[in-house]
Amino acid sequence: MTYIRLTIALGLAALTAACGKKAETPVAAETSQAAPATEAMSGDMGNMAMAPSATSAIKAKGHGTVTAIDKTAGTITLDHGPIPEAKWPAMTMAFKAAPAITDAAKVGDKVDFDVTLVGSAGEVTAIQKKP
Ligand SMILES: [Cu+2]
Repeated sequence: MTYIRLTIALGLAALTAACGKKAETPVAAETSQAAPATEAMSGDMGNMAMAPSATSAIKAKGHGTVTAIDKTAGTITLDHGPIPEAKWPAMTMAFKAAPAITDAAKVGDKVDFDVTLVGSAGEVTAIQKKP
């Protein structure tokens, strides 16, 4: 039973703020009332650029079975169970994976894995074969 943990720098520095939690942009309550004072309006201007990001990274844990490995493409395909952190149902899909992961896993392995999800794509960052 091997456990491989990789530190992967693939642009994750930009996602540090989302580490372990969902980024939630506070939504300012808007009213249809006319602003009574210009200073209130200028005070709101600072929020105008805060559009919610369409894709924020989610770190999650998954469980599944390895169904394919493509070392050339750097992907591992997993038949995985639901991932509630991302509201994903069970499915079979390919994830990006570093060589240390694609080298360590074999088709047919039942595994627990750590995954970083961005939108509908994901990267397996650690994998552990179940006995
Ligand atoms: Cu999936």
